[in-house]
Amino acid sequence: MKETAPAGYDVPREIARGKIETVEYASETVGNDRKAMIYTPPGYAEDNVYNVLYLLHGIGGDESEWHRHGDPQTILDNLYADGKLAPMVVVFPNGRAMPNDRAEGDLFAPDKIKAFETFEIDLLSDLIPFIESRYSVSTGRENRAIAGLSMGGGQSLNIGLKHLDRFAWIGAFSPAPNTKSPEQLVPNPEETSARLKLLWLSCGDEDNLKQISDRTHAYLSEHRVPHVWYEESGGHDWPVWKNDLYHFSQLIFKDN
Ligand code: FER
Repeated sequence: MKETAPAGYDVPREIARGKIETVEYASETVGNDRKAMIYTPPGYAEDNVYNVLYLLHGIGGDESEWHRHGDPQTILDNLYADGKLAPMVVVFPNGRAMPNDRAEGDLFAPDKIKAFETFEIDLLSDLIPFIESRYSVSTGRENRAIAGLSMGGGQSLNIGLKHLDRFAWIGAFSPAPNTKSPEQLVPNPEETSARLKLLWLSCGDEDNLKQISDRTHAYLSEHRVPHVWYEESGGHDWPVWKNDLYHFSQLIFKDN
């Protein structure tokens, strides 16, 4: 079992604050304007160039889920104040890429589940280009990370490992059953290993979906794909995901 974030890690302090805002971008994939939330770090200035983390939500959420339940801006502001983060813009997309992308009705309906797959195209062809035109961010794979919780954890593995030309840092927090089989995720372990800067996999020990993480971790270990396996106390819930963000965010965009 691993150490958890220190007390106070998510409590606001009298320090420089980042900014969190909602933006809209035109999605050709879905055919409408879609929302995303964006966190820019304390002192964000256009004359600097930033890394970007795309941080995805779960089946019950939308672009505001992290903001409403996880207080990521406080966690990140505190880490900046302590000198523990590489400068990054964090994008909170809506990972349900369909015309009505609100978390309402039957969240397990086939069209809604399918929309989490369609998001791959929306992210790569619509959202990333929008972010790169609107914010002062680097566009290289080593400056782009993807992570998420549950359905978003599955998306991060499915999308990130398929597009290692776009993402060098990947994090899955309690990934859901939308996660592809390990053989599909990593058909060529040597190639994947050579390209990854970080593959993070975490799950609470009381999570009903833990078998997904267990099977992924087992395959990665068997095939010697370097990864962080962070098994922690807790269930399928926010204390776990906030703790994951605290740890994962400190590892990315750095030579560890
Ligand atoms: C499932 C159970 C849980 C599933 C998805 C979830 C696609 C997602 C949970 C979450 O995002 O919190 O069978 O199938």
